[in-house]
Amino acid sequence: MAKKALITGITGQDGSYLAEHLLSLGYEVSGLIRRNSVTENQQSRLDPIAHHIDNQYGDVSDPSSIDRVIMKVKPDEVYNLAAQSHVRISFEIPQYTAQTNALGALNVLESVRSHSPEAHFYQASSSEMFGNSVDPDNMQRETTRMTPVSPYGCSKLFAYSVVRNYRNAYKLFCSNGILFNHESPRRASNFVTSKIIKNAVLISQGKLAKLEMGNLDSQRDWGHSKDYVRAMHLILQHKEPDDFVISTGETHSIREFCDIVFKKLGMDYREYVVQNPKYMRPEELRYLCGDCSKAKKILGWKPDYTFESLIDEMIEMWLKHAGTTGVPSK
Ligand code: NAP
Ligand code: G4F
Repeated sequence: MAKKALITGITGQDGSYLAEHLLSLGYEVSGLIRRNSVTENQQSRLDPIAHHIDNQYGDVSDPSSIDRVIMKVKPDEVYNLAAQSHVRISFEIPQYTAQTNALGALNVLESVRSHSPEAHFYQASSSEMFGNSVDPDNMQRETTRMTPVSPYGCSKLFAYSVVRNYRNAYKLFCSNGILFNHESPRRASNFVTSKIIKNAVLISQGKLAKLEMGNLDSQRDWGHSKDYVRAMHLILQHKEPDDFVISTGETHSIREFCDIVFKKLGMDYREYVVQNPKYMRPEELRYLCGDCSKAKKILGWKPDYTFESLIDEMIEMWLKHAGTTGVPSK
């Protein structure tokens, strides 16, 4: 019999790739979607697979809706990806962020405990939980101290901790994927990679004069979402629940990212990129570089994409779809 998976956050970047991956493995896939006043674009990332997915209305901040969906779907695996996932915006809406990311995760976990205790549960934890902690070798790994520097990071640390607590207290199969930044052509254009690429394309087409950015000196370890959703699935197939860092082990600054993208489009970023304090954060996570040797050794996971091929795929998409608007995204 086919395994059943329930994905919260199925309409997002990772949720849509994960749904595709699980369908390709023969899973029956259900997704939790929120009611939205505009239905036209809500599920656009799911367009290629829309007819194969069973979508259920619900919201992770509404426990009764989660109970109803879990009882109806009876999933073998639950992937909790739903989140307010933008770090800078979490400074503007901290309580909403905590309701969704921290209590939302607890709500899903409680529902699994009550109605589907045999299900394997995946929590979308984040490298943002490390804050500015780094091991002496300049990397972060599963054992690195977690000292988050944003409401988003704090909310994710709560969810991460409660997953470990429920694993020990109730013997649930619940695991954390501690994922470093991952991007794709489906990345929303208010995250830095998509923002740079989309707007550099608009500049190259003469539709925009300047690109307004925040901190150019922070460094990130960027992978591809398609590679990272494979890791999510592998984490739930492991013989026991555990926590795994998923990363590339390579880091680049935002400035370097601008330089590469503008060069690929035949331009010099220094002529177009300006800084606007509006995009700076009250506290910044300065540096991320993940050591994923545990996942490589135990799960046999490794990324297929390189930094270069990730950027090329994103540029190719934005060259086709940068669209008619010249307004830089948030
Ligand atoms: P995303 O594109 O922002 O997707 C977030 C998803 O959560 C969307 O489907 C959104 O639905 C849904 N959602 C938000 N609030 C909800 C609520 N109250 N109830 C139900 N659904 C809700 O994020 P992503 O990049 O795919 O990331 C997936 C998960 O991994 C998130 O938890 C994120 O925090 C975490 N993560 C991401 C990265 C990364 O670099 N991408 C790294 C580490 C961890 P709508 O479409 O209706 O808004
Ligand atoms: O692309 P970002 O917004 O991603 P950030 O804050 O690292 O968070 C992402 O990765 C986390 C994993 O570590 C996830 F958990 C989280 O959900 C999200 O997917 O910003 C990256 C860097 C930051 O240092 C930011 O200050 O880019 C810098 N930046 C500079 N100018 C900018 C901008 N970021 C954005 N979004 N917009 C700018 O104009």
